[in-house]
Amino acid sequence: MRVITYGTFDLFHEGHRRLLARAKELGTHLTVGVTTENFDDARGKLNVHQSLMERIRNVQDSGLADEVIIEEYEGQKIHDLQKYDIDVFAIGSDWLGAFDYLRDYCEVVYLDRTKGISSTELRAEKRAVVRIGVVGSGRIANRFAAEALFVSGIHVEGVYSRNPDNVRRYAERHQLAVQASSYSQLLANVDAVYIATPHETHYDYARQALSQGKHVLCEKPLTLQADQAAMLTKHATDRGLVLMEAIKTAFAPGFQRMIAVARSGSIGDIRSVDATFTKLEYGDLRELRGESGGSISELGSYPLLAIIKLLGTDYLDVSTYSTRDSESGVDVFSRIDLVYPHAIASARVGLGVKAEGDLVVGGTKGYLYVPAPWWKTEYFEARFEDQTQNKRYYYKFDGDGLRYEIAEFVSMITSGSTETFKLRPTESIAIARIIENARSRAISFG
Ligand code: C2G
Repeated sequence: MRVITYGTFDLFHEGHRRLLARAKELGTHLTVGVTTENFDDARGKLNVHQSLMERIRNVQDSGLADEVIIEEYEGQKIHDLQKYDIDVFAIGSDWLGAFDYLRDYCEVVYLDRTKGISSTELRAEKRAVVRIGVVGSGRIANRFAAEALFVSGIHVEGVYSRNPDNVRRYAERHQLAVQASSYSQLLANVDAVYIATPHETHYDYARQALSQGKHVLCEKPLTLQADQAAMLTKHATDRGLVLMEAIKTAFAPGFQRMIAVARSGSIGDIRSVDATFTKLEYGDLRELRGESGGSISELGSYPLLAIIKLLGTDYLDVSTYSTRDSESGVDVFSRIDLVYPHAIASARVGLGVKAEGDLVVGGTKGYLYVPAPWWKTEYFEARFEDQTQNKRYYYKFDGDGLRYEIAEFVSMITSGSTETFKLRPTESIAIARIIENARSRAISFG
């Protein structure tokens, strides 16, 4: 029986070794396909550290492969199965269902993924995998675990949430080693945490993690009070730890290029920024309840990110107009206006309201237009009065985009840097300050 399996095999670890060992047991001859840089790029796998040669050597050194081939294009698996006369295709269970289409050619086996990764060696000369724990088990936490599979160098080790049933369900669904019954138990098993809990709980979870020497990736808004964001930043900096606010847009390749194009003067001096983000559906209605609910706290981070990245943090004034839900009293549609010395910006956010979700950056020579959903920036245009000068820009935005922020977080940890230009701590604090101001001083209707 001839068996085949594929993978990137970056920073070769116990999970990879066990996968190969079990694949080999399924037959008498094991072929291992190792992905090329180009193929990983095309399939949206990020943060691969080692070269193709090093990764091939990893597989050879395991002594488990009878033959190593390279995988360089989409659809190659079908060719390989026939070319190498394969009987069994084996792959880890994180891919469950994804390769059922190969059943027309051979047997397809999904092998249980190795849950825990023991090594915590993070020294530059011996890079290892960052073990991360997820705090919270809701929608965004689920998307995080799925997207983390596309980032090399990180392993979701466990989960903690206040409800034990949710912890169990989440850990089973994502095949995690640690189902933590307390937050400290989670912290004891990881190098970093991803905080995806209700906004008002971010500060305490982040603070506790930092004080135990763990890096923190925290959902937006980092905090609802600017002084708390500043305190967390100081804790992280004092300890040499990474504290990153998870505003996914900030890390998307297209968004970064849009900022660079705008700031490089191609549309002249920036005079206006208008950004809108509205959402009709909001899961369990949590967003519409309680102290921390409402469109500003829920969605404000995105348009404010665009404004801050384009115009900076030295605004002169903020004014906010909101309509409120008559039952819950939270803001459901809001406009936050910021005045800068030479520009005016407007952020519009809505829950249960729909408006065109685009971003327009007006300049003295032309403007940039980013169509909805601009926060998943894939495409934008520079437009001028002389239309022959118009230019279109296209970028990749794989999955739902969380992988870009995860990749940035991991690479900061492994490189030992505590600040990224893509979203600086001072910018997160400024966003928290505007959100705090907007929520407390909005002129309200309804
Ligand atoms: N794996 C595992 N346990 C882990 C980590 C990985 O069993 N803790 C398995 C994966 O399920 C996969 C193999 O090890 O079967 C290689 O993993 P990666 O190097 O992450 O490669 P991957 O992105 O899964 O490539 O064509 C490429 C393949 O589709 C899969």
